[in-house]
Amino acid sequence: MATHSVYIGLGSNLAGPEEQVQLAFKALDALPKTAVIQCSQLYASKPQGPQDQPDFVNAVCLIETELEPLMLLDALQAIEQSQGRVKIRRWGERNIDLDILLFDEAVISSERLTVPHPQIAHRDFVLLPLAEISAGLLIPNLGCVDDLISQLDTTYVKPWQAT
Ligand code: ROI
Repeated sequence: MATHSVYIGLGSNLAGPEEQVQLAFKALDALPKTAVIQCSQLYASKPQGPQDQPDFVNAVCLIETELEPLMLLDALQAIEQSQGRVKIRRWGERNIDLDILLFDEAVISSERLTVPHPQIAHRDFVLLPLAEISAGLLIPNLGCVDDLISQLDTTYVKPWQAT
């Protein structure tokens, strides 16, 4: 079976966000035919979307998996459910959000899944951790991660520090 390199974005702003992200790293590594290869540090970020919600903890990890895109999407949604994710409102708070950012060099546009992630170029909280683990990474149709970062105001994202 072919092995795929996939970048996953993680975000949480409820129910102990840093624990939620650490739990999700472990859950990803426990998926069948899947291994977590590299994790970024955790970042604290101001919410994009409604401002009346807690700050987020964000991170990115690189996995290697034999799962195909929709199988992986199902697996990520199952992890979200197992960590108690419930929909509160659009662009609102959540226990854990797991997004497929990049899947090899694939460009996917289907009903359930768009890759590269459609908002990737606008999300400082995704691009900073992505560049940390893969400086110079090329994002299909969008270019180099570092060039995308240089076009954003990145002052809303900081390395997360335990308080
Ligand atoms: N904002 C931040 N800072 N981090 C996120 O992970 C995040 N996720 C989202 C919305 C609500 C759009 N905003 C976010 O889905």
